[in-house]
Amino acid sequence: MTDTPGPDLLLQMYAAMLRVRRFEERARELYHAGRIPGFIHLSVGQEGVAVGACAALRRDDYLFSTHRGHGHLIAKGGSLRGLLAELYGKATGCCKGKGGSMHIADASVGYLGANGVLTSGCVLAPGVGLSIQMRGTDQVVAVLFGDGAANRGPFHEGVNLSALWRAPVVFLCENNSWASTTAQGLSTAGGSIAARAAGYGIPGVAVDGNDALAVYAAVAQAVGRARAGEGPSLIEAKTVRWLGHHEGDPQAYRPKSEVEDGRRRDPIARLRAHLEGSALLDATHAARVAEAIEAEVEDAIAFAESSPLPAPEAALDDLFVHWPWKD
Ligand SMILES: Cc1ncc(C[n+]2csc(CCOP(=O)(O)OP(=O)(O)O)c2C)c(N)n1
Repeated sequence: MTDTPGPDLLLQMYAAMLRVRRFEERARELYHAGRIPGFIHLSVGQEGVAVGACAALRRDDYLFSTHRGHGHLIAKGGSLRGLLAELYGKATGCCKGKGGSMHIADASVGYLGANGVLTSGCVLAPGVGLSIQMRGTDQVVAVLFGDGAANRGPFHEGVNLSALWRAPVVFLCENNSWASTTAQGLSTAGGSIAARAAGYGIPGVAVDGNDALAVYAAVAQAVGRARAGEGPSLIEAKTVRWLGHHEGDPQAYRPKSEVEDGRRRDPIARLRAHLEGSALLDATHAARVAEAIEAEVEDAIAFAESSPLPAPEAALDDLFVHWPWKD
């Protein structure tokens, strides 16, 4: 795998970022219209990380996500229908309506799950890495986590064990510089999360997460290393969360100028400028892509709206594993 995507992949990445953006914007509207229960954490502004990373992964590679995971699933190839129906709590959701926004998983695309418990993926990933080693495949497992999550113990446990085992894990910190209402400067010693890699003897690199191509290059390199049996890497992708921590958060703790500055570094506009500069996209083509994505999102909404809720008698289905050695 090279560190630069070819023309087809570049166009797919552009479409994927737009798909994430429009999905999240419409989910926000639907949430305020009372169509989606519970909490949702949106990733508008952070699309460059999800899409840059997943473009460097294969469909059969694995991904652990966070509580802010809709974009990660879309970038990994998950269906908008299954995702939105899941947010609605409908029986047609990819977890039959029992996961909701923070506990979605979709094994068909290697998406091993969003998680409401911060940093969980960091300690689950070494186990998946071990399973890959034992099965002798060349898959990798990538794990996304926030800057806040990087200050919890499981981050260190997971990186340590993965490094020790030379497990095929890519640790990818999606650093939007806020952990809910706490600024990174008030919570993070040492300043650099990437620099923590040195303590475990693995490569660590910081990239501009608003530049999907920079994320792609860093992840492609880490994936190459992992596939070659050289072990894990740590990447810190710096990005900007445009909206509140969760939908409905008025962001009173944060200067407005920060979000305005973030909007000027829009990852979608950035990739679009690159595509236009390379004569891979023009206004007509871009309008066609936008129109197709609009139709996909509206189709997912119609699907979720018209789907049934799970039947009460299905409440306990799929909750327990029946061990093969027992009836
Ligand atoms: C173990 C644990 N502690 C606290 C929380 C509450 N909580 C949810 S999101 C969040 C902030 C997370 O910040 P970060 O990891 O930077 O991710 P971001 O929200 O910025 O994407 C906190 C403290 C939680 N879900 N799990």
